[in-house]
Amino acid sequence: MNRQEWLSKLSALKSDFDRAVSEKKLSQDIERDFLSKKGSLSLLLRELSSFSIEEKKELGSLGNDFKKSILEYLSASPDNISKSKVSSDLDLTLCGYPYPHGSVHPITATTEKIISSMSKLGFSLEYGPLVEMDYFNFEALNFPPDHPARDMQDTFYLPHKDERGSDYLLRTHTSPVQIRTMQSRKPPLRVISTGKVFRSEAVDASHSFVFHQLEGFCADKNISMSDLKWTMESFIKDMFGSAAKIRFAPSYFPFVEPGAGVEVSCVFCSSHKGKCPVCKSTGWLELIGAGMIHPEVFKACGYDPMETSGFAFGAGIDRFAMLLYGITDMRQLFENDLRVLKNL
Ligand code: FA5
Repeated sequence: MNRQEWLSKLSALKSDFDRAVSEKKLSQDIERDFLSKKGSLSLLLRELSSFSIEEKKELGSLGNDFKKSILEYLSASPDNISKSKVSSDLDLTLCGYPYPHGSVHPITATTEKIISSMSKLGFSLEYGPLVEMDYFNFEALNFPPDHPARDMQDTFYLPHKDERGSDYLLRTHTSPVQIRTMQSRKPPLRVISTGKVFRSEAVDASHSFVFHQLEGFCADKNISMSDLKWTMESFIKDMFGSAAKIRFAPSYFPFVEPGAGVEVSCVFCSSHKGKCPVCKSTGWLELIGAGMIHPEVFKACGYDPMETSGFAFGAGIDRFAMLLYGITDMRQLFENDLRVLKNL
């Protein structure tokens, strides 16, 4: 190769480099193509060994100037800049591979288990609003204004009234879904509803100011307490296993007559040898409020109580979740502590 050929090769390499830049080639590719051991500029500079000293000086300085301009470009090239930015954004607190898998929250899992269990008994699912009217939450459920039973369910009120002058409030239970469903549909009805409810309550191991309820009711002809009892027994055995037993104790809710607390035999006693902290060694847990739908409730929904009869029940889903997952403090369900959630 003579001097002229070497110069025209250098000028060809400069054009190649300009093209690589305009095509936004990655800097690591440019570095490999021009400057690596077998890169085109390195090979061209090696050719200088057969040239005279004067030519080596002249052509070597031209070749080195070109090498310098490539290096300057590489150190300031956009993908170099983004590389350094990425490394400074590196978040060492992120989980390593394999990534941990999330799981369904125990409240959601319990709700799904409840819905599946009740749907096997022929109950369909309805939802109601969380911001409810006093009329649906209390009045139509036979809690007239100033009824003392309202004190059992104090709640949070909104500074708005509906067109009837009835207050808006955060619903205290899922029972308003009974009224909404019966006012819009005709019997026979077998309906459940699940969702959040709110009460102005002090928080402790078994109480929260936001919790979740299951509501269920049946409205038809000739429904009796034995239908309620059979439904409760089938439901509880499906949830907690066939060894679970139930018993009814007298209770009061203005929207049922008679009213009952459904108690379930404690499934934890056997593992605590006579000193069960869950049922306090009574052997029974009150899990569900229930009863026969009050005639005044049927009247508020436009049904004739002489023709239609029915039962209703309501349960705390959070307390079901505590029993199913062996959780002794309800607050653990809302603290999002991964150590708790992972062990469920
Ligand atoms: C009611 O809310 C009635 N609506 C249930 C009902 C429906 C009775 C239909 C009859 C017919 P009670 O206030 O007892 O009832 O609440 C029902 C369940 O919600 C309780 O058994 C309990 O499991 C749960 N619960 C009540 N208060 C709280 C609270 N502060 N925190 C967590 N769970 C609660």
